[in-house]
Amino acid sequence: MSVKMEVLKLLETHREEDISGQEIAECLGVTRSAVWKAVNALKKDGYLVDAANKRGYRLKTGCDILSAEGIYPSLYEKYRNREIVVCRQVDSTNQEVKRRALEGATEGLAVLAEEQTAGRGRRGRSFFSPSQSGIYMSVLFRPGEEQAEQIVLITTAAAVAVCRAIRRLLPVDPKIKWVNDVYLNNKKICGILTEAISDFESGRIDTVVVGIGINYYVPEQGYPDEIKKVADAICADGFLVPRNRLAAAVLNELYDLYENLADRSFMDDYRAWSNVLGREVRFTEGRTETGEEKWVRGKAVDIDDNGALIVQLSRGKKVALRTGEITLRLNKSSKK
Ligand code: BT5
Repeated sequence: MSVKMEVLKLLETHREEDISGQEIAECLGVTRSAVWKAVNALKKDGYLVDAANKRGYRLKTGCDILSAEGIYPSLYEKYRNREIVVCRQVDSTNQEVKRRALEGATEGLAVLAEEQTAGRGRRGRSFFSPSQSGIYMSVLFRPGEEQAEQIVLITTAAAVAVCRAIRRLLPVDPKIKWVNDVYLNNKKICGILTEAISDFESGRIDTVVVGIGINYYVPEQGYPDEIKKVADAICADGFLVPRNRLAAAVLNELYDLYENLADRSFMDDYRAWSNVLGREVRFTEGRTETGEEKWVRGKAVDIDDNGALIVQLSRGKKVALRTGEITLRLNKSSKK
């Protein structure tokens, strides 16, 4: 690692304290002038480094740039051997992870980006991913035979991981809209896209990419008209904690949940934080012969341990809606 990146790692690790040039130099085994040069190079990269009070260097409170050096110190020790890659700009972090997976990347690889030029949602939809506003990240899993049975639950688990991480770090109360969206104050702040590749011979899913897009700050130019009414950001009023910390917290939670997917206890959090349960919903059951969308109404009464939404239809019959099969709309009249 270059001296610049070593210095960044130290500054990120000790965000709340000053560290003197001497201390950094001794810690890294380099000269003070090498430290000074590294700090200047970081400033050129946009880092706000406070060095005014002669006690040493520290990152200014609002300095918030995504980096692997900023994420590693907040990862649990057991996960610090995972490969974390941060790109300034990429088409889609899911695509980048898939490319790296084909080249043999190992389980746990996480790719993050400051900006996506072709961020993707489900079924060909796009995910607005402007620079310096969000956390766009994708994680690679390589489920073995045993985990392959549970892997369908990974999107559900990822929504719980995002909510747990946000709750741990920030004074807000996110909710989950079945199946893959996280909401705050009735607006979408996060979407999740899971993609799987199966082995042709065995038909078994052996590669899974979990993509998580979090709106952290409101983008400078605001949201485009199409999503203005539905989208918001976690820190709508400005800086709270650096994005690196939230990204690490989401990774810690997601890695933990992945290792224990068979233990469905996380479903209790999923149900507790659901903003759908108990509400009137309508969902599409495909199209009629004339090509119109066929809507069915009911009440969301449960989410089972396999992540299926149980909807009671008007005549009392219950149906289980499974991931990826339907589009769900909350009836306006039933909004809390
Ligand atoms: C999702 O799809 O919400 C999944 C989004 C996953 C994004 C992550 S970012 C990292 C990784 N790399 C990728 O390329 N993707 C993943 P869906 O449920 O289909 O919702 C898409 C719909 O959400 C769009 O049609 C818009 O209506 C709305 N939308 C788009 N961008 C948004 C944003 N930034 N915030 C809130 N809503 C948005």
